[in-house]
Amino acid sequence: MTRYTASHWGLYEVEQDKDGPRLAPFRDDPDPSPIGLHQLDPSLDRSRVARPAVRRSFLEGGPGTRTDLRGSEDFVEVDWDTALDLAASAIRGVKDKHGNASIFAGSYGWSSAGRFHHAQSQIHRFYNSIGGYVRHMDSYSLGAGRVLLPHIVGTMDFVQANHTSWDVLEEHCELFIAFGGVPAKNAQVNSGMAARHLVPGGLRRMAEAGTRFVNVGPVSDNLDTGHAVDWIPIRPNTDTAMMLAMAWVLETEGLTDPAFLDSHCTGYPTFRRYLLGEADGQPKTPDWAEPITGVPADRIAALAREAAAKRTMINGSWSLQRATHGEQPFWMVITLAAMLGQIGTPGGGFGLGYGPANLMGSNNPRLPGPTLSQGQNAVPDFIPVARIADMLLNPGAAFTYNGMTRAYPDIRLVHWAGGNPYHHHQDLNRLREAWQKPETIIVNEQFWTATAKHADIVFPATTTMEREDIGYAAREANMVAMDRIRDPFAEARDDYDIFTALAQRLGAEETYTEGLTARGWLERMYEEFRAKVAMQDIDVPSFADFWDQGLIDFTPLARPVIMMEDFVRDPAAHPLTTPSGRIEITSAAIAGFALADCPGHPTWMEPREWLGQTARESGTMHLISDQPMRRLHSQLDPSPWSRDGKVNGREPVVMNPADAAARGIADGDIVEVWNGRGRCLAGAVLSDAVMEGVVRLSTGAWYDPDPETGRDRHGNPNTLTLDLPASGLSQGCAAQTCLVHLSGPVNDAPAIRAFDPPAFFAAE
Ligand SMILES: Nc1nc2c(c(=O)[nH]1)N[C@H]1C(S)=C(S)[C@@H](COP(=O)(O)OP(=O)(O)OC[C@H]3O[C@@H](n4cnc5c(=O)[nH]c(N)nc54)[C@H](O)[C@@H]3O)O[C@H]1N2
Ligand SMILES: Nc1nc2c(c(=O)[nH]1)N[C@H]1C(S)=C(S)[C@@H](COP(=O)(O)OP(=O)(O)OC[C@H]3O[C@@H](n4cnc5c(=O)[nH]c(N)nc54)[C@H](O)[C@@H]3O)O[C@H]1N2
Ligand SMILES: [Mo]
Repeated sequence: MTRYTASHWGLYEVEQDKDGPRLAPFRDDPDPSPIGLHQLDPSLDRSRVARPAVRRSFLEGGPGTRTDLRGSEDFVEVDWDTALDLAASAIRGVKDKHGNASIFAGSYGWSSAGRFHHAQSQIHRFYNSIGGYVRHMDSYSLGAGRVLLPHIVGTMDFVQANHTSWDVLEEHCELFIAFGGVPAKNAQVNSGMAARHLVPGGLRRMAEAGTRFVNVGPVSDNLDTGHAVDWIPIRPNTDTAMMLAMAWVLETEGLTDPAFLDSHCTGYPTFRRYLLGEADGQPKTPDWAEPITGVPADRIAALAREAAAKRTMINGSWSLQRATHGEQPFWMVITLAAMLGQIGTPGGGFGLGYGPANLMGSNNPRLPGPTLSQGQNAVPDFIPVARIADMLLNPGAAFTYNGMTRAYPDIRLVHWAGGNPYHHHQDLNRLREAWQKPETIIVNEQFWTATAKHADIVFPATTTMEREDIGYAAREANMVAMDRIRDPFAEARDDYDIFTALAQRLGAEETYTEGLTARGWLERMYEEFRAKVAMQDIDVPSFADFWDQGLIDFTPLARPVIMMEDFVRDPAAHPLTTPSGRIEITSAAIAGFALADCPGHPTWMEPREWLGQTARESGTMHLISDQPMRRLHSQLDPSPWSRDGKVNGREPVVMNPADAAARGIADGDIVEVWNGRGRCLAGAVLSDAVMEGVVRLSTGAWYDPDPETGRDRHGNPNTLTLDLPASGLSQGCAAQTCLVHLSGPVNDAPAIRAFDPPAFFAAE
């Protein structure tokens, strides 16, 4: 009987050899990812949290003691009961004195795969069982997109799961225009599990069938079809201007589909006045866009004409909206596709986006997977997820969100499980300052991440390898019974057990556990799923049989997908969920919010930091902090696979040879990347795949601030990024809007300490 386990990067078969268990790629996966194969590597143990640990002055003085020492002080290892009692008493103290609205357990992050031991679900369920917590809205992934899209076409989840499938694209798509590529490196991943990796094969078959690919973006190595791809380098954050100029060509040369704009869209005439310059005196011509984008006017015009002449798919990567005014490029992708009138046709329309995960383009069924109920949250307060530092620094201050004005809560206690804010948040020096405000910070972690090192109480959590679970994600080919592969490391416990022990102390054990063991929950969640799919006439085995056989294969249920096909065929019978039921090229709702940084239709506005400013002359470069090739965010950075990608032990910073030469930097040098917000070291890699004026430093190198200088020794780009919202509409993360300087080589670079545990104080 084959045993299986799964992660966000793959489904694995567990092999037993003389040294113990080993992970092998799933036999039916055509393009397995190497990332997760190293999860059992013994070298990871060095960075694991072995025992509960408490920051020394917190242990001595209680909540609120010397919070300025978070991140630099030593810890004391304690037994489980001591740590649990301390945490329960801190939670009870805040509840009684300030109420649950002073507890932040939004706890954003990817956690691990598995439907039950999903740390986010567990922590939310726990806090709901004791009266609620301040939550977060949206994600770092799609802050601007998630708020914008329901106004324009429908929810992001609807769009994401309805992407036209690769089989249809292969047959019908003639021209594929990608803003920001279709990075196969990103499609290694799917939130929940990637059973069979579909993106590399999908792209390859399209190219073989004759689809022409055009990649618009600051880098060229993010669209691999195995065949030639036309690359149009563009200044970061200026895609909206290029798309507007393409739209101007379509409109002024009679290449739009007026019938579609009339029957399926609202607000085109208002947008058209802006496009033609009737509203603001500036026609959005290719000549106007050239000095903004750096793309020659004739190339913009030619691409617009080609798009009108062919069956064209326009794709936007999620990175486009992780920027100031990040709503605009997404809105423009949809507007351009609407003007071409190809939405709902096989092979034409838009994608948002192909590439960021394995899900988009899959033709496997979209089933309601097994879910753990999180209960009811009695606290109404929330923050847009990327406003964490603002919230901690400005209790009571007002913020806008999707047309509302709300106030930041006054947070006394923060509890994180399954996320790494010292990975994901922008401007880490600002976060460190904000992080001193709460009285108590509790973190459940598997590893001594920077977030764990900045906590007061750290609970060691098990990994996926150390527990049973059910693996599934929408539009994946398989559901999998995940086996327990090894014993828990040292004293690590499941998050479920940690929260059960806290719930016991706070009188909520029955509400939290409902009297079930972890295995009992798996069975209940699975049988609920089985009953739900039975209503769609889909038959799956009983829990016992599923657990025995290990896998369910959904590929016999695969069907070609054409996005918004029903709506396009009959908009009256299948309206969209937007206010008008149509595609909103101008949104009355958004216009009504009267926001200067997000008007009622797609609009070009200068980014806060970009190469069109002073830039090139003063040697400033635009920093792209994209998703890393060799890991998921910060996860498994200490693994051999991730460390093999480092340069002199530092995260690679990739730059054009001309920019390197101008600064006297050679391949392999350790360099310093800096701006007014922070500085970090990184290892130089020279490549023509990055346009001049741009550097790429992928996310996820474990934050490693030098205690003397505050400089990060390892190469975490969030030491440099801007902690400002995309706009007052979404308050989304704007990590891709960031200018930096680069200098080097640095000859006396200190050793990195990121993967070491903190210092421990021994009481005797
Ligand atoms: N500059 C810049 N910053 C970015 C981005 C960018 O493009 N540029 N991208 C953003 C995006 S899109 C995202 S989604 C975020 C990602 O940010 P995160 O999701 O916070 O990053 P991860 O490294 O995945 O953090 C997950 C953490 O959970 C821990 N963990 C895993 N499983 C478990 C478990 O079972 N129990 C417990 N207790 N802990 C567990 C892991 O050890 C890890 O530390 O980063 C954002 N940050
Ligand atoms: N291996 C791996 N895969 C991942 C993740 C990971 O950590 N590791 N994270 C997952 C998560 S949580 C998410 S949200 C998705 C994110 O998916 P995306 O947001 O699509 O990913 P990025 O890698 O940030 O950016 C994609 C490409 O956009 C380009 N780009 C950046 N700025 C601009 C711009 O202004 N204009 C244009 N035209 N292009 C630009 C970058 O060069 C990059 O190659 O990826 C997922 N996949
Ligand atoms: Mo993300």
